Amino acid sequence: MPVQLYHHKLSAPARVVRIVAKQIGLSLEEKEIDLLSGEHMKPEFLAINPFHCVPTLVHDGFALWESRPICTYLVDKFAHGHSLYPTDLRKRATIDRWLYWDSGTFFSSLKAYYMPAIPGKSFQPEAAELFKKNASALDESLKNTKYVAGDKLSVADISITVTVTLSTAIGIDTSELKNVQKWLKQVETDLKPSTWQTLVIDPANGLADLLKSMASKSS
Ligand SMILES: N[C@@H](CCC(=O)N[C@@H](CS)C(=O)NCC(=O)O)C(=O)O
Repeated sequence: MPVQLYHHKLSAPARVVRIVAKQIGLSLEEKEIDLLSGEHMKPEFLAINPFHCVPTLVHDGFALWESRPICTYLVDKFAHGHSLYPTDLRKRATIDRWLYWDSGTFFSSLKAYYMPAIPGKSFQPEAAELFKKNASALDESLKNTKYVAGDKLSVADISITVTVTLSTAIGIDTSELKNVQKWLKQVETDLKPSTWQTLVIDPANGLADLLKSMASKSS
């Protein structure tokens, strides 16, 4: 059975899943959902995911949404024991901690900055300050470890990399965070060839351009 992934090419959480799949050599049947025209609200997609968000995975009749559990499911199912999400309970718990932090705190603070632009309002500078505070905490933590959860690249690095690179694309400057910058270079090196440009940088810039055009319409 093919593993299907409903996604949008500019969606940050969907890109995290696509990068993880590529790292473990898993070929996905990618099905693009046009969020801008409201395809995600059509009955066909709502029947798969009543929460109408991408990424949504369908594997053998099993539907799963939320990017981070999709990533850990894929590694466990198709690359069990891989260092991206190892089986050791404490290593796994540490990775989970970073995934939850990204979802609940870090990426959330970035969304608070840019989401108001989507209905045509403006970016929220005070949310950018909170994001930068969170990025500084990440920088502090990366003083002690090569990767966010220890000495090996994990799904948490991929998730957080997508968050940081999107923030840069939309104009939040974290270039002074030297540990973060060094870690990003390391992640870039560790990703499979062409991934950095095609699944990290280009779509982050694409989303940034879209957001800027939407935000500017309100002024
Ligand atoms: N926490 C979710 C966020 C998913 C999400 O917000 N996806 C956006 C695209 S980036 C979406 O599908 N928006 C349309 C909607 O939720 O109706 C995840 O990590 O998968």
